[in-house]
Order: sequence, then C-alpha cells, then structure tokens
Amino acid sequence: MTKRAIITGITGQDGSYLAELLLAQGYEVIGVVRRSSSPNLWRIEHLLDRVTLRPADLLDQLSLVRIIQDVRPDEFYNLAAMSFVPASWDQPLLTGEYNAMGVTRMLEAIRQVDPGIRIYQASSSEMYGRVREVPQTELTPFYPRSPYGVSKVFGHYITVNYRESYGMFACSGILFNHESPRRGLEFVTRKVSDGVARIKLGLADHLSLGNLDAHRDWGFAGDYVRAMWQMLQQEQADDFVIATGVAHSVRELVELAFAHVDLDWEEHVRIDPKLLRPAEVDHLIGDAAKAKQELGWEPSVSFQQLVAMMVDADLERLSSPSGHRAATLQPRF
Ligand code: NAP
Ligand code: G4F
Repeated sequence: MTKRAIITGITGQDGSYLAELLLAQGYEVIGVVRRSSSPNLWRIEHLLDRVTLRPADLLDQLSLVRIIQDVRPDEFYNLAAMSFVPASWDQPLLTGEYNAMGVTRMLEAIRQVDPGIRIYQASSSEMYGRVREVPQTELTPFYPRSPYGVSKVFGHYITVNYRESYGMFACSGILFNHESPRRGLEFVTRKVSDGVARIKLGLADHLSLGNLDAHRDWGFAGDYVRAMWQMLQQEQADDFVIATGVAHSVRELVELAFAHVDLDWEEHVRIDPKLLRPAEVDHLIGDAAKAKQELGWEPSVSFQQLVAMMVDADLERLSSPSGHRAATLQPRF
C-alpha cells in the first residue's frame, strides 16, 4: 500500500528535500502551506505536479484537524517553524506561538484524529545554547540562548511528553545546522555564498557580517532529511542527534568561500555590530553516535564540499539570464 505523509514547512529548505526523498520512496506527499499574497514555491516548483498542497497553519488548530482528518496520513513531519534566530528577539511571542504552541496544536490534532500516526518533530541544536557538555548528545542538558531556542525546548519536551503520556510514535530529531543551495538568504552560509558570488560577478563589492568567531557543526540538508525519515521507520519512537561531529568558525566558512573563487576575504568582509546577537551561541558540535548505530545514518557531504556546492550554485544562479532579476535584489539581512 502506498504510504501517505504530511509535511508542514514544505516550502522551506528541509521540506523541499524531504518531499523529494519521500516521493522517491513511493510516498504520496501532502504539503501544508499557509496563505501568502505572493507565491513562495520556488524550492518545490519542480515537484508541483507530484505533491498535493493543502492550506493550513500552525496557528489554527482546526485547520490542522481538518487536514489530518481528510488525508489520514501514515506519517506527519512537522518542519514548519519561525526558524531564523535573530527574528525571535523581534517577535518572541509569535515565535512561541509557532514553535511551542504550534507543536502542541499539531500533537493534539493528531491525538484527536488518529494517535497511531507517526510524528517527526524538528528540534534543534540551538536548544544546547550555552553548552553544558562537548560534544552534545541526546543526554546533554539544554541551555537555550534565544527565544527561538527556548521555544524549541518546549516543542521538544511536549513531543517527548505526548510519546510518554499517550504512547504516541513521536520522534524528535535534534538537528545541528544543515545547509544547501536552497537555504534562506538570511542564514550565514547562504549569505556568504550569495555574497561571494555577487562580489565575484561584480554585482557587489563587500559583504557585511556579524560574529566571525561563532562555531557551528554544519552539514548538508539532503543528508539530514534522510535521518528524519529513518527515525519514523524504527520499531520504537526515540530522539536522535544528527550532526557531522566537526565544527568550523564563521571565519573559516568565509575564508573557504572566498578562496573558492580566488578572492581574499579580508578585502571584502566588513563587520557590522548591528548583526551581533543579544546573546550568542558560541560553539556547537554534535555527537551523532546513536543515530549512526541505530539508524545507520551517516553524513555524505563534507564542509568543504558543502561550501563549494553553495558558492557554485549561487554563481550559476546569478550568471543565468533568469538570475538577472535576483541579482538586482540585495539580501535583506
Ligand atoms: P525554513 O526554510 O525557514 O522553512 C520553514 C517553513 O515553515 C516554511 O515552509 C514556512 O512557510 C513554514 N511555516 C512557518 N510558519 C508557519 C505556520 N505558522 N504555519 C505553517 N507553516 C509555517 O526552515 P528549514 O531550514 O527548512 O528548517 C525546517 C525545520 O527544522 C524548522 O522547524 C527549523 O526550526 C528546524 N531546524 C532547522 C535547522 C537547520 O539548520 N536548517 C536545524 C535544526 C532545526 P513559508 O514558506 O510560508 O514561510
Ligand atoms: O546561520 P545562522 O543564522 O544560524 P543559527 O543561528 O545557528 O540557526 C540555524 O541553525 C539552528 C540549529 O542550530 C536552527 F535551529 C535554526 O533554525 C537555524 O537554521 O547563524 C550561524 C552563526 C551565528 O553564530 C551568527 O551569530 O553565524 C553567525 N553570524 C555571523 N554573521 C551570522 C552573521 N549569522 C547570520 N544569520 N548573519 C550574519 O551576518
């Protein structure tokens, strides 16, 4: 029998890769989209004839109940969130509505309609914040450093709680940063790859950044969505850290990206104090030993390959005739 999956956040980076993966596995894929006055489907344009899009919103409990009742999925992947950390200081209440209450609405809707549906919740390494242990595992205590991180801790524990209270098959993936050419322009890897490509092509002369000393454990999004799916194929629901186990600084990211196109980063990067955060997460590095052992998961793309992939994709996009319009738009953050 064909399996059916609902993905919230299908228009986002991870949603697009997960939809591709599930379609390749023979799933029927139903994507949740929230209404927007202008289309926001560029990441899934190539999939539109193979996925079904349905309107619903994490803010609207009844819309979630309705879609679950209509679709009756086998699996539900909750990837929707307010996912940009700096925005969570500007809109802490809305961040909580999406990332904390939104997860509870989703869990309640599933419990009400069919508690047998398997659930994936998108938790985050941001929950470790001011880290209590190096590297971070499933057992490392959380110490979030932003309203985003705090909201994700709620989302994580409410998922664990529904599993333990109601016996629901609810997994929480604690994913470290993962990137791709489909990453939003406001996140640092994509901001750098886009900035490097613009400078190389003569469309810009500098790139403004914040804290170059922060370290992240960066992997490729295509590898990370595979782990989401693997979690829901296990006999028991559980939580897993997904990470490469290697950390790099933002400075290393910048050096590598500029060097890839034979440019000296120090001639083009400016530090803008406005881009520093009220509270920073200095150093994240994950230990994915449990996922490797129990899921057989392994990352396949190195940091160096990831940076090259992203810079090359932005060079190609901005060089193409259709990329011309995009080239005239500056990143907003
Ligand atoms: P993303 O590109 O920002 O995508 C977020 C998605 O959520 C978009 O499709 C967005 O829809 C949707 N969304 C936001 N609010 C919604 C609402 N109220 N109702 C319905 N949909 C809503 O994020 P991503 O990088 O793919 O990340 C996916 C998930 O993993 C997020 O929960 C994120 O917090 C988490 N995560 C990401 C990483 C990472 O490194 N990428 C690491 C750990 C955890 P619109 O297109 O309409 O805005
Ligand atoms: O790319 P970032 O904005 O990602 P951040 O804050 O680590 O969050 C991402 O990963 C989380 C997993 O840990 C996800 F849960 C979350 O949804 C999101 O996907 O920033 C990375 C680092 C930070 O330390 C930041 O201060 O880069 C530093 N940075 C330096 N200059 C910058 C900039 N970040 C951004 N966005 N823009 C800059 O100009």
